Amino acid sequence: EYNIVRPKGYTVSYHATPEMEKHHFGQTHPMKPWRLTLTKSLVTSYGMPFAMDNYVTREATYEELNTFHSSDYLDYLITAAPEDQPRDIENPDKEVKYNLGGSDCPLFHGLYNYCSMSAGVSLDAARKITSNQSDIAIAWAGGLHHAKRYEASGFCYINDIVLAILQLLRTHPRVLYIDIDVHHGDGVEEAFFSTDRVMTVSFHKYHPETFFPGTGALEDNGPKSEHNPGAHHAINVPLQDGITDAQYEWLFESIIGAINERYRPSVIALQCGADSLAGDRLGRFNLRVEGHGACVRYCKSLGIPMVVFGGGGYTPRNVARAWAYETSIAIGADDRIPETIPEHAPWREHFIHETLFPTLEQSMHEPRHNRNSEKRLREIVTHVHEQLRFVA
Ligand code: TV1
Ligand code: CA
Ligand code: ZN
Repeated sequence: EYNIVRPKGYTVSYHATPEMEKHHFGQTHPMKPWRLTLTKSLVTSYGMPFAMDNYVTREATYEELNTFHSSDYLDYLITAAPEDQPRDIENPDKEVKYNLGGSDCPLFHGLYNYCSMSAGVSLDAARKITSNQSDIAIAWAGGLHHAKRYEASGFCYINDIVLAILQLLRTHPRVLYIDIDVHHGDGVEEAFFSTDRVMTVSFHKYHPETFFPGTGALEDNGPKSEHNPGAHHAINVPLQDGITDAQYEWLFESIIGAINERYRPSVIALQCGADSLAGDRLGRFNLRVEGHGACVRYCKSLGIPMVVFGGGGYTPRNVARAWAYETSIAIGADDRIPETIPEHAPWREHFIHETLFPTLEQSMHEPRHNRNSEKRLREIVTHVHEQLRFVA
C-alpha cells in the first residue's frame, strides 16, 4: 500500500522469532526483549515484509553454541535457574565465575531458550549469506557483543555475532565487523584478536572510569606481537557525550571508506545497537534515526553482502523506529516510506510525536552538550589511517 516492492535481483532476508521476545530480564532491567516485537510490528505496518524473505528461526543447538563458548559455561547456563540466585549451594563460586546472577546478567526463567534463540537468528542470517541466498540478512534479535567464551557480560550471555562471523569465515576470506552500539564491542574484538581474517571496528562512548565496559581506547589495535597476524586489525573510535549526526556520518564514512579500500572485506557484519540514539535510557549521544541509518546506507553502498544485527537500545520506541527505518534502507524503500507512523500501526500510542524521525528536542528534554571537538575527531581519523598502513 506504500508502494513497497521487492527489489529486483536483490534479496533481503528478515530473521526473527516471536518466542524470544516474550522473555523478561526483570521489572527494572533496561533490556526489554519486547522491543523486537515493537520493531516487527512497525516493519509490518509499513508493508515491508512483502519486499523480503521472512524466516522464523529455531533455537541454536548446543553444538553450535559450543563453536565459541566453553562446555562448562554452556552446561551451567542450561541448568542455571532463577532459584539459584544469588548462589548455588553445591558450587558457591559458579555465578561469580561466569558473571551470572548479578544485576546486569540475571538468571531468569527461560534464559537458555532466550540465548539459543538469539544465536539461532544470527546463525540463520549468516547462513543465508554463505549460501548466497541473501544480499542482506537482518538479525535484530542478535548483536550481543559483550559475551565471552566462558563468561556473561553486560546483558549478553551468548555472543551470537562471534558465532555468525565463524559461519561467514567458512566461505569468506575477510570479514569486516562494524559496531555502532554506544558501548565498546569488546567480546567480538577479543574473540578475533589473533586473526587477520576479521577486522573489528567499534564506535563507542569511551570513559574508562564511568562508562561500561571501559575498554576500546584509540591506541588499542590488538595485541602488538610480531607473530600475531591479528595485530592492527582492531580499530577503536572512542567518542564523548553528545556527538551529532553530521560528525558521526563524517567519521563513519572517512573510517569505513578507508578500511574498505585497504582491507577489501568480502562481507560485512554490522552491529546496529540503537543505544547510540539521542534519548536512549543508557546512551549519551545526540544521533537521530537518520544519522544512525546513514551508517547502514553507507555500508550497503559498498556493494558487498552484509549481516545486520541489533544490539543495545533501551528506549523501545526509538529502537523500533531505527530498526524499521534501517530495514527500509536494506530493501531500498527508505525514499518511499512515509515519515508519519501508519494510522493502523499497533501500539501507535507508544510513538509519541507520531513520526519516524523525532527531532532532538522531541527525543529528549535538553540535547546533551557536545563534548567532541572537530580537532579530536580529525586526530582519530588520522590515527586510523596510520593503523591501516600496517594492514597488508
Ligand atoms: C537491573 C536493573 C540492571 C536496572 C543495569 C547500565 C541494571 C544497568 C539497571 C546498567 C542500569 C550497565 C555496568 C557496573 C559493571 C556495571 C546489548 C561494575 C540504569 C549490548 C551493557 C551495560 C550494555 C552494562 C549492553 C552496564 C549493550 N549500564 N539499570 N548496567 N559494574 N554495567 O556499568 O552494549 O548495549 O542502568
Ligand atoms: Ca560500539
Ligand atoms: Zn550498548
